[in-house]
Amino acid sequence: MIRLLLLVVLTTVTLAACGTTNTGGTGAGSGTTADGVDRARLSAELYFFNWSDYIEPSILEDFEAEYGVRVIMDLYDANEAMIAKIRAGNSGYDVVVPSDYAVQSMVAEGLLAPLDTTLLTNSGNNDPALMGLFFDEQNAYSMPYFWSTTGIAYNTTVFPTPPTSWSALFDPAQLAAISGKFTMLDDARETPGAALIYQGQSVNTTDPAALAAARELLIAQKPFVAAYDSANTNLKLATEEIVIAHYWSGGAGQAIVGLEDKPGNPNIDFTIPQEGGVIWMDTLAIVHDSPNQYTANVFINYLMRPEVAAKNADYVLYLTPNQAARALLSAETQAVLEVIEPSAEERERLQWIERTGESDTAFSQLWTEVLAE
Ligand code: SPD
Repeated sequence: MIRLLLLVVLTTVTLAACGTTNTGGTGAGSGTTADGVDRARLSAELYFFNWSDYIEPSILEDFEAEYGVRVIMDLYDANEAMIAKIRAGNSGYDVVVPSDYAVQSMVAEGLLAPLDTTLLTNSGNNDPALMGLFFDEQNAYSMPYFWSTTGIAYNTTVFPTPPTSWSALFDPAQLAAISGKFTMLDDARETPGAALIYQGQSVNTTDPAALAAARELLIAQKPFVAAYDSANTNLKLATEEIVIAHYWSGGAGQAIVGLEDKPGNPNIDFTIPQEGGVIWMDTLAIVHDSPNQYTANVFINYLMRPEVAAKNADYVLYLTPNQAARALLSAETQAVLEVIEPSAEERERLQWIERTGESDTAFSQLWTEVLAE
């Protein structure tokens, strides 16, 4: 439970950004500088396709001030939506933020460009335990950005006893009391995944009977669901429009502390149900047809600077893989992240989502059927 600690955090937290160190550079067009960046090779603009509420806003301004590159950011809230745009070609995007299994899919489909490791001089700041994971063992295509877990966020005034099971969101006897007051993620892997975990299955099963049972469970739940929503769950929890949600731990942290444009609420807490949850890693990757790959590598390297990664984590409140940044986090953020980080006991109940077959067709079909019901 993270509530008590976060109550303390709320009394003292400030989202003031820490300073960004300029590691060199004498302006555009001056050639390679002390930081190894050839200013003459930088593009004027960089197109960043990112999840919502997933970067400290002034970081993009800082990058432009240092390198003269304007970063234009568009938002998405599901890997599948992002992949569909990249798959269509000529998306115009340079840098994307695919999750673990989405990296596997994009590499398999040739949708990512190999990273230029000679430009990623800050990659050593990452925790070695979070590099070389199953979806990109050499980190040839992706660098870790943030990681977290998926479980249940809830309002402690409505649930003074924390929900311990996914039955809080799937058992018809319990749903009547929260009808129209809860959301599920709008996600073709996460939401069937929650149903599968509740039913004692792997999140990666493609067994037709298991998938059919998960689909039926989701269809039975649907009349009670307020919305399938991945973008505004933090706000809906904070404003008490909903009282419980299938959600990411970092998003629950945002619901408690608040963001620049979203209020916080100290009554929100987060738990991993007894049946388990999902562990995941979002990454920074470069689109295969990006016209600005040099600049994209420089941008990814910039985000891995300890002071930039710390500034980002202080705002975003997901778990940073940047080991060197951890010592720079505000005391309040460190307190939040230490509690959000799953315990050894919780880790044993967490599953990674992996790519299953070509383009995860079975899950896309299942999710389409649930939404169409
Ligand atoms: N608001 C940003 C949330 C990013 C969540 N990405 C997680 C995907 C896990 N499958």
